[in-house]
Amino acid sequence: MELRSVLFMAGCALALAACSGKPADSSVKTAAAPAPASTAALHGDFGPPQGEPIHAVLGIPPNVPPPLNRNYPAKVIVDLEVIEKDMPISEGVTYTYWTFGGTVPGSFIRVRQGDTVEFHLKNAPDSKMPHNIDLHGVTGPGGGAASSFTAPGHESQFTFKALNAGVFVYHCATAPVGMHIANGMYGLILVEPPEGLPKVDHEYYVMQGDFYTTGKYREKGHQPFDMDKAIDERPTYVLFNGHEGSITGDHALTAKVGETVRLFVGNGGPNLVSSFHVIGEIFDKVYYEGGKHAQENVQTTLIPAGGAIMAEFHLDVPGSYVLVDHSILRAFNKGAMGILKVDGPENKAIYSGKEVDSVYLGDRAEPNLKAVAVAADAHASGKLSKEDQIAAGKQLFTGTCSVCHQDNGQGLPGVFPPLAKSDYLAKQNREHLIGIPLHGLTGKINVNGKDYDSVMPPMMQLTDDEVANILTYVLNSWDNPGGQVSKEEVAKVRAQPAAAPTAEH
Ligand code: HEC
Ligand SMILES: [Cu+2]
Repeated sequence: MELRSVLFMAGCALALAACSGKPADSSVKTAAAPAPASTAALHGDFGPPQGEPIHAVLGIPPNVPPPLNRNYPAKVIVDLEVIEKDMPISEGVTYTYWTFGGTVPGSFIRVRQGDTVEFHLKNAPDSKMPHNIDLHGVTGPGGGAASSFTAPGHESQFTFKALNAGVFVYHCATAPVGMHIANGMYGLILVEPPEGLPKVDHEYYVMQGDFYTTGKYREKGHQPFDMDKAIDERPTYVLFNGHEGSITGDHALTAKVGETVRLFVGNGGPNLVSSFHVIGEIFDKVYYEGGKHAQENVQTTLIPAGGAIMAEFHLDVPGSYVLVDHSILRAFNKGAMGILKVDGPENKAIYSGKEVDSVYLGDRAEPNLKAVAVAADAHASGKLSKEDQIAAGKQLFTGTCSVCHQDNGQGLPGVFPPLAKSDYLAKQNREHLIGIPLHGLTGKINVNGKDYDSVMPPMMQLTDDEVANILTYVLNSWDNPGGQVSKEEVAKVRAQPAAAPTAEH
């Protein structure tokens, strides 16, 4: 008992010293060394809350609430409402999400070590399910789950003291737990150390999650949750911030050359571990596992399901930096991609190369894929026009076909045949033409008087309507003969064995 109280006193002294107005360092690289570890610093009970209760400012992803700049423990009231709602998961695809605060991930919560948190969890009246919350930053059985079970239209309340500093995942823990998490029920809570975090120019909030739909990746329309795929850990989507395009194009994260950035990156799972990487950047510091220690000069960091990290870096060169899960098919074929867009002057001494193009960004090189969603809506309401298909096909062509056939359809002489004014393309029957993207193409062909004997790989990842839109775009571009390909036609050809090409000369 005596030893405990001595340690406790020491903790107060240390905390006060740490908060005695020493200005936060403005540079990540030269941040002051952390205070020496002590039991008090690890277990931050700095006594009863002081001052008036404070209502927590919540961060809507990708934004983080501002630093607290507070040097005493307070009572902090957190109000969070569970909302079940349909939102787009990709262009033209909707999904029924269960959310903390209406977004995936849920609202970002920021408190100070030693704070007493009074948590109010509401469940919206139109919810169909009961929900609760398990915060990994809570010391106590279930992390709050048992105390926060909340039926639709009800509210529950519990209180905890934030004893440990760090960045922690919270999630719903109502049965079936995997389904609640798969539907988007996770977020982050940051418990700032008493002295706060070093000052940076930008803080952003990103969270990875895996999603399981009955349809294929980017299959249009409303897609229900697929429990079998979830149990088998075969996600249809792996996403940052809950939907494709949440942090690309118009929604990209932004910064300027010379600035510092801190990313709070969590992984909601439910199943996958993330190999988080930013293409073209090296993290100056990663607080791995969301804890107290930092590793320096990191390329890729592991984020377990139900875990989080803090990554800090500074920006030397302008351009697009691509956030990915470096389990790379998840990035290029399941959606796990985001962009940090950095503006500012070139620095040729550090990097002389060119900006990343569609090779890395794929169709995400487009500012948005709105035309794809418009075409999907038009198809659903039976009003799909050729123009809708051409517009959608143009966006999808970028990064899919343009990698080889080039944006202008000219191909590369002797390597990739042109699609522009291609006599080969013009004389194919429908089945064979549709079969080219579905089954690929090999063997000797002649296009506009030149021989090609190469291999085009099958693009079986594309959905029927994507193939239909791309081919309609190709047929109506670059002096090709025109025409329209429907999703239904593609489905028919997909079901058949590969058709023979029209006779060659
Ligand atoms: C990895 C490179 C690559 C990609 C990506 C690619 N192709 Fe091809 N494509 C080829 C090659 C190589 C050939 C010639 C194959 C041969 O020699 O038999 C070809 C041939 C063709 C042809 C017939 C020849 C012509 O020029 O008219 C068409 C049509 C075609 N591709 C359409 C597409 C479409 C549509 C896409 C996107 C869905 C696409 N390709 C993606 C490499 C590619
Ligand atoms: Cu839930």
